[in-house]
Parts: sequence; C-alpha cells; structure tokens
Amino acid sequence: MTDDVLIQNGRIVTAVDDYVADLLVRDGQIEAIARHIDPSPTMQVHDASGLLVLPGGIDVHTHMEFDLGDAQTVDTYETGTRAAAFGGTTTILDFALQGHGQSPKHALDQRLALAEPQACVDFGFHVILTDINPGSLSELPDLINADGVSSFKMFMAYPGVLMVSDGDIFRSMRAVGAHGGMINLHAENGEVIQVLIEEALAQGNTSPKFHALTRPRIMEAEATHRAIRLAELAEVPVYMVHLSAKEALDSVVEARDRGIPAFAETCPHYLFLSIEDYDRPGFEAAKYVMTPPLREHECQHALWRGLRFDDLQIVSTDHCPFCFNENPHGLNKSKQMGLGNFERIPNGAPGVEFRLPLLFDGGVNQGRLTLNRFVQLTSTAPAKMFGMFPRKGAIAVGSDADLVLFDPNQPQTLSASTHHSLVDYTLYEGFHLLGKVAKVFLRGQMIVNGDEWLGQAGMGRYQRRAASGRIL
Ligand code: DUC
Ligand code: ZN
Ligand code: ZN
Repeated sequence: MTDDVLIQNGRIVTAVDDYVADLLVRDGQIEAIARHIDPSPTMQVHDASGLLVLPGGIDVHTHMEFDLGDAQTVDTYETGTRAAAFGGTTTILDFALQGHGQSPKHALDQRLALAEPQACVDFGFHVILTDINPGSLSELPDLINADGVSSFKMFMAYPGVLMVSDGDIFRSMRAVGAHGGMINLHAENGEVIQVLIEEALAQGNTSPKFHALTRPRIMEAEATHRAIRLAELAEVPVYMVHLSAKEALDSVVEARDRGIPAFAETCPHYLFLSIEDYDRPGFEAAKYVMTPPLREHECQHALWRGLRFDDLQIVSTDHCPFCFNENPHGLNKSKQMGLGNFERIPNGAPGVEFRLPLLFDGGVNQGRLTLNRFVQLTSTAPAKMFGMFPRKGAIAVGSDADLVLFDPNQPQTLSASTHHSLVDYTLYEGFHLLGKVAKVFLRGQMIVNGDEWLGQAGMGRYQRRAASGRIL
C-alpha cells in the first residue's frame, strides 16, 4: 500500500481531452479526476501548475541486450528502461528472437527471465519469428492467449540470417491472425539489396554511405506492398515497422484507402535526420547506420504529413544502441567493426530517451501536430494497437497511473554527455529543444524527478497483452 498521490492544477492532455484539473492516484491507478480535490495529510501532493499531464509514453520498438551474434546492443534492460523513463516513456515493447531450431515460447521465456529483475518501466515483447515449421506455428495460439504476446516480427531482409520466405510470412499471418495476433514486418527486399551490397563492395565502395545507397527506397516500397497484399489475402491486420520511405508510405496509404487494416510506425531519426548525414567526415557516418537508412528530405516531409493525417499511426524509436567506440562498457563489438566494410557496421541507432521531447518540439512547437495528436502517436495509439488500452495510454479513472508531467517551456540541449543510455553517442548531439520531462510516475510511484532517479530495477511489470491490430 502506497500513499495516495495528488497532482494539482495540471493541464491534462490525452488523445482527445485538454483541461486543467486535479488528479488523485490510489494503489497505482487513477482514482479520481476533478476540478478540485481536497488534499489530506497522508497524500503526496505535486503542484503541476504550468505543466502538461500526459499519459506515460509507450515505445513499441526497442532492442535492449539484443544479441545479433556479431554484436550486442549496449543497454541492459535496466539501463535502457531507466533511460526510457527519463524521456517520459513508462512502457516499452522489446523483442524476443526465436533462434533457428528454437521454439518461440522458449525465446520468450528466456527474455522474460532476463528482463523481469531489471526492468524499471513496464514492458512486453514481440516475438521475432525466424523458423516457421508445424511445431513453432502450433505454439502461437498459446503465446497470444496465455502469454499475452499478440504481435510477432518477421524480416523480409537479411537473407540467410533473419529473412523468411513470403510463404512463411503468409502461413504465420494466418496462424496468428486467427487468434488475435498481428505480424509486424521489416519490409525491404533482402535478396535484391544483397546483390547491390555485393556489387558495391566489389567496386571498392566500402564507406558507410553505401549502406544507404544499397538499400533503395523502392525496395522498401516493394516489400511494403508485398507484405500488405499477403495480409490482405490472409485477411489479417498488418503493421509495418520503422517505415522510412515516401514510396513505402504511399503503399500504406493506398491500402488504407481501400479499407485494408494496414498500419505503420516511423521513428524520430527519419523525421529529423537525412541521407546527408552519411556525408559526415571520417567514420562518423557509421553512427547513422540503421535499417532502413536515412532518406532524402522529401521523405521527411511525407512522413510528417503522414503522422498528421493518420497515414502513420505510431512513432517508436527502434532504440538499438551499438557503441561507436570499442569497449566503453565491456563490449568490444561496436560500429568500428565496419571500418573498411559498411556491411559489417551493426545496423541500429539509439533514441529511447528523446522520442517525446523531439516530437513535442519538432511536431507541436513547429505546428505540425496538435497536442492531442502528439499524445495519440506516442501513447494512446501504441496502447490500442498492441492490446494495452485502456490500462495504458489513457488518463481515465481506473487506468494505470503512468503519468508524465511535462514542462512545455523548459529548454534543453540533447547530448550523450548527459543522457542516461549506456551508449556513447546520440544522433541528436547539440539539438536545442523547447519542452522537457519534469516528473514521471509509474503506476503512481514517482520514478523521475527532474534529473533525479527514484525508481528501482525490477519494478517494471510484464504486460500480458490483448489482441493486436484491432483498431480503426
Ligand atoms: N531492424 C530493426 O528493427 N532494428 C535494428 C535493425 C533492423 O534491421
Ligand atoms: Zn527491422
Ligand atoms: Zn528494430
């Protein structure tokens, strides 16, 4: 039993509401919202005058302790979720990777055992399916209904490593769709990209920029179109992860216009950075090697427009923190592995801490998004899309008291020297933003107060989720 928490005079902003009120939290849930609630001596009282009160951010795409064989991401479940909390994210969905010959359930159990004692915010998993056979398919209904994993990622890229065939995608879509599950696709034409990579390397084109040049936008568009058509035939919803290219977005729009339940997320790096970042001197450009790669400015404009008009439903980070330099935290597999061969640069970039402030400043302050839409994209739609609403993603009586007090007038400068991730760089070094997280509550417990950490490893709870993709 914890003390009641009273948050006074905050401007409560949800995906649809915007009003000033007092909010009472009891036993981790929102107990009451009213114009005025009398404080009592046993209550912990917070003055939120001048602050926004937002539902805790939900980042549905992170990779903590992700082992790609060659390289591992540097954030543990503890450090990565703490960084998330400092950025106003109170729930993450991470990944459990099914190895070849491994059962998906086993992959989930292993990840759960790793994450549970460490997580500082609430968490769940998508299972990455790599080995589709009658045995693994037969486990999926129980994973969805008993374990609460209602979303599964599959790769159309990385042949010989993670890529699966169209037939296996189709089989999996039908198997999970029938039980309330959804397939999330990494959509790029892996075989064609492999041809381009081999050609580039044979010509001596080894620098990081060729990572982008060998992964063309239309090969993302082609795979996106193919994935949506497979889902259409299987009659199930489908979710495109880390969408970056204008042409891929066009495919999603075309399908949605026909009434197909096709959904997509994009990530801050595609909104704020561009292919020009690969022209940075020396090996600096390796920091920006993620998949899909950064695109031209016209894609940024299309993505912002897509966020505004609900062609894109979610902003996630794809936080995938590989160090730039060797060994700052005992890991000796960093971006430096790709010196002399861009294909060996681990694909991924960090960002879990900066999603809310970036989107607030670049979206709301710049007049591209309304405040309500900002909340929709960062919290409510993720909760609805992945079976956590209304426990999460809402400020309503009975919802978890995952709350962010956000100061819209507080400036900040992003830097790896002050961020909380273990990774040794940020893509947003020196970005000046207006708007900063002031306090964060996880189920009513204050875990962040300014720069102070008040949470504990292990306090994050595993989220058993309901059906995914059943939203309009
Ligand atoms: N896809 C991801 O979602 N994250 C990292 C690398 C990748 O290819
Ligand atoms: Zn991916
Ligand atoms: Zn990812």
